[in-house]
Amino acid sequence: MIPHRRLVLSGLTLFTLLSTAAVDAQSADQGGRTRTYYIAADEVMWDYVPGGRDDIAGVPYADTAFFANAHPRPVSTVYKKVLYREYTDSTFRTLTPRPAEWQHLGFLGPLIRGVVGDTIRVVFRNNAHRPFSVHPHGVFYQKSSEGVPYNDGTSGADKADDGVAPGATYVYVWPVPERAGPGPMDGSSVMWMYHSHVDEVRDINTGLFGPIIITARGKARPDGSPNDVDREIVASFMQVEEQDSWLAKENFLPSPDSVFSRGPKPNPSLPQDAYPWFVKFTINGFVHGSMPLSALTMRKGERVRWYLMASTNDFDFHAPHWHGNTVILNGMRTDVAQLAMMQMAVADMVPDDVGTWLFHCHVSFHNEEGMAVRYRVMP
Ligand SMILES: [Cu+2]
Repeated sequence: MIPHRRLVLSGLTLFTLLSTAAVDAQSADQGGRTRTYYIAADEVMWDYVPGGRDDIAGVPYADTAFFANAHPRPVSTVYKKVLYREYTDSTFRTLTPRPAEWQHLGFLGPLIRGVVGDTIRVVFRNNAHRPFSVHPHGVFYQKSSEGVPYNDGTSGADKADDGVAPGATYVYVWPVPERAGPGPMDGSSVMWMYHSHVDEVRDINTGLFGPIIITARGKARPDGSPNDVDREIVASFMQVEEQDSWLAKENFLPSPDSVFSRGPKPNPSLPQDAYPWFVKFTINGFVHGSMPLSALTMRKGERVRWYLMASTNDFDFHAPHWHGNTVILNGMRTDVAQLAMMQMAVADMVPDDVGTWLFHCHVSFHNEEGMAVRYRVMP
């Protein structure tokens, strides 16, 4: 068994090297650089309310049930998840420290950056217990770097990316052509996302989701960030359906299948109206203001770019709303954005109103269930 498995892995490695060489040549043609990220799928515990406080209300956290007749029960805020985490190199021994300005990413995967003309390489190690992948939006991929299994007429090496086995490593290669960068109505950078797509709904609800930012050619600093922006913030509005996580049973949920339409019905002894307690209405994995205020602090007059995205579940419609300040979104002034499932949006703010402000979903029951954080504007 083991020698056979090694043979398969070495075949994949050879294929990956060849494929990478081909795309690197393409990258050189476009004049960009290759940016390599070492990202693992790791099983970790995540606390939706670190610190145990509802910092919107300013009181100790206590669960509230949405449906009036919900059976009252204590609600855990800690769940085992599989998250994308960045490492310093291919040994996957040392986590790359997340800088202070990106602490707000919470349970999202590491930020992947590129500039038009670059090539992004993701060296993906699956440290979890079932196959996962990395599927990107927006950037260019050949069939060997799509990260999705379906009946697409491919075979052999073109299937190796579809799901990476536990313990295995695979290299995804994504060139960044013009059509992955800003369009005529965009600013200097655009947002995309990446996620596991072996089983899209269950993989994402398990936690495998992260941001990609692509900057226009000629408008980037050496690190890839847009040179006309002082502060970048990613906010992912996600209705995490923990009952659809692959780890639902390990998290003591009644059924790994949806209480709605998919699969067998949950434990009949569980009242249907207990629904909210295993659905987390989060921004980047934080609920009820549990994102540290220090993670979303900016200065008056800074050019702040907000990258917004939503998750994949049936009701993942969101209406991000900023108190205190306004943004430019799609060329228009507003203080409420709109996100459908997996939609991405970029909003630019130059805050002029000093203070601590609410940033929340304006779908009222999402807000009540904790889809809210605070941001702070310093003088
Ligand atoms: Cu919402």
